[in-house]
Amino acid sequence: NSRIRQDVSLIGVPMDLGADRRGVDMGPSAIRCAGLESRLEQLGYAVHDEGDLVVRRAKAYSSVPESNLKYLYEIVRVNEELAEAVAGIIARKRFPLVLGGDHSIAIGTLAGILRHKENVGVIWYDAHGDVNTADTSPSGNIHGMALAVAMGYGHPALTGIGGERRKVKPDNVVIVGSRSLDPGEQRFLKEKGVTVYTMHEVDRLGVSRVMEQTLDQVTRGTDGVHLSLDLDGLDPKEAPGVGTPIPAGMSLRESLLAVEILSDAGVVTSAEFVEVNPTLDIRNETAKIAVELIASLLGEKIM
Ligand code: B3U
Ligand code: MN
Ligand code: MN
Repeated sequence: NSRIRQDVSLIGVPMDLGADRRGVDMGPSAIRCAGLESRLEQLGYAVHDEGDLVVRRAKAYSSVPESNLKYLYEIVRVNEELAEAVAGIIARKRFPLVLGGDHSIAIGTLAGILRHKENVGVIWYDAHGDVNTADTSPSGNIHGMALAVAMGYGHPALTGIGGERRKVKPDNVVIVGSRSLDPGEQRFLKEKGVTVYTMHEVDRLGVSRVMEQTLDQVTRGTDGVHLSLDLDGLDPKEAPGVGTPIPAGMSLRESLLAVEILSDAGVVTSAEFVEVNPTLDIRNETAKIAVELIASLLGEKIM
């Protein structure tokens, strides 16, 4: 099988400040409840649960007088901690599996990865682009800025997370499943030359070709591949437990095929699963889907 030859370290980040909406902080708990650890153990992995980081969520942390960035400083603090934790996991030669929380935590995950890798490829599976900056964001929500920050664009408090560090190169990024891109994001993505497979390309080419081409792009000259999977990339009919559901998304079948193709390629070196919001979910279905996708990514096979 295509199991990764590494132990897995799980880390939960009960962050909801980047979405400015409660509930997504319960994501790590819901994914654990859906049986993640035993599923990975059945696959033969030694799983080290590093627990959850602490996210303080007093109203007081919301005031950022000089910008529209909501909860900036607490988000920075948690992401600094996460970067440290992820870098430590990689130093111990384990596979980092980060459970969100809202997508702002990708800033910390990638900052940690970039301590060890010079040229990481990033697959951003999402209905959104998450490449806003303070100037273009319609909401001030930092989860809609995480990918721009990882590439070095945004408020210095955010781009400085992890210290003076390498940035993700636009050439090494592929976005899959987008169907809600703000005007400023469309400009940004064109200007930086980021490869984007919107739902239009997915429907024209099929997931199989999209993922093959994605793999080509993210493995060219890179020293690892990070999968950042936002559950709102999936169609809300199947994955309803997300804060910003956008119709006409990736089906569960397409999403399983996508992660199976990644698994077969054997190139993914870290992953995060974000934006599960149990308060909007139906019987924990979205968390269960997250577990299915993680198991397939890590090598579970139908036969
Ligand atoms: N692009 C919008 C909406 C959004 C981004 N990510 C999510 N929603 N989950 C924004 O606020 O930046
Ligand atoms: Mn996202
Ligand atoms: Mn999204």
